[in-house]
Amino acid sequence: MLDSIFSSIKKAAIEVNSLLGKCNFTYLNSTNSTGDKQLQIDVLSNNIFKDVLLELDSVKGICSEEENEIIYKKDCRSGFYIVAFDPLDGSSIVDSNFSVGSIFGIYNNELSAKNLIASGYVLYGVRLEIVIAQSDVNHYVYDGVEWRFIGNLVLNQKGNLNAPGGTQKSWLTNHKILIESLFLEGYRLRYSGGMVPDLHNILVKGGGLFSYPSTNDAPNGKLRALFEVFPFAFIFEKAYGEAIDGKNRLLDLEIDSLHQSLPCFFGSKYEIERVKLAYK
Ligand code: P6P
Repeated sequence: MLDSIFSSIKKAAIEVNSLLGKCNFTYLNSTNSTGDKQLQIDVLSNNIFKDVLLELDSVKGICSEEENEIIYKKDCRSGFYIVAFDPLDGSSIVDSNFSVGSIFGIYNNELSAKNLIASGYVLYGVRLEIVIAQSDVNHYVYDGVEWRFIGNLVLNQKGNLNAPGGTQKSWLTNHKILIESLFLEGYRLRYSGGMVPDLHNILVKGGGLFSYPSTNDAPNGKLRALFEVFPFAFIFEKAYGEAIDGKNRLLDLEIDSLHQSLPCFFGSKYEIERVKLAYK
């Protein structure tokens, strides 16, 4: 039943990838519901994903980082999945030709972490790739003709990559000490400002820590629960890692609003234990 959703996302990904190759990166006069300025490519990619997903019988609605509200199919009696997505995450760095991505979460009937049944992301990089998590985390590359399965992504107990997000001058003291202690242990800094490539890197290399914490200037972090945080929390747990807000398992949390952000830590088990100690 979910295969039709994954096939539609793969189809949309090919179209967005083609657009990225030729699109000019001009800002429109509009902003999305989080207040982010919108690039033309943000709106175009949003419409591509929205159109292919709302055609499916199994989908009753979609919600997007680029849309204010949930969009239900006219006949919303049909379908039971709501697909939440960020159609183009990292569009603010696409003009620098950095890798960017699309993130999606498939929710069964209602938008809550406990109803998230699958998630994944598309990576528009040197290669076009997609990662889909259900019972495990499957990794595919598009070779221009078809999507080829590369393998499953699994995290080791510990890694050596550190991807510290957030405005450093606004980090809380315990967070500063945590991040510094990992660097003093020899962790390598790997942070591009693109959530998808930064997290994909940790998954492919087998471990490490990505953090976008609560800061003095953003107490609820920056990354959006439904479209970014919950989908990656699902992926990291299926890859034998963990995902917390500093204290709590992210997928145990409830949200109050569609575009709510959450502080988030994704990593292999050793690094998440260090976060729990630092945030005790
Ligand atoms: P900062 C991109 O705009 C994004 O939403 C994520 O892809 C990324 O992890 C984060 O923001 C980067 O934020 O504050 O480090 O620029």
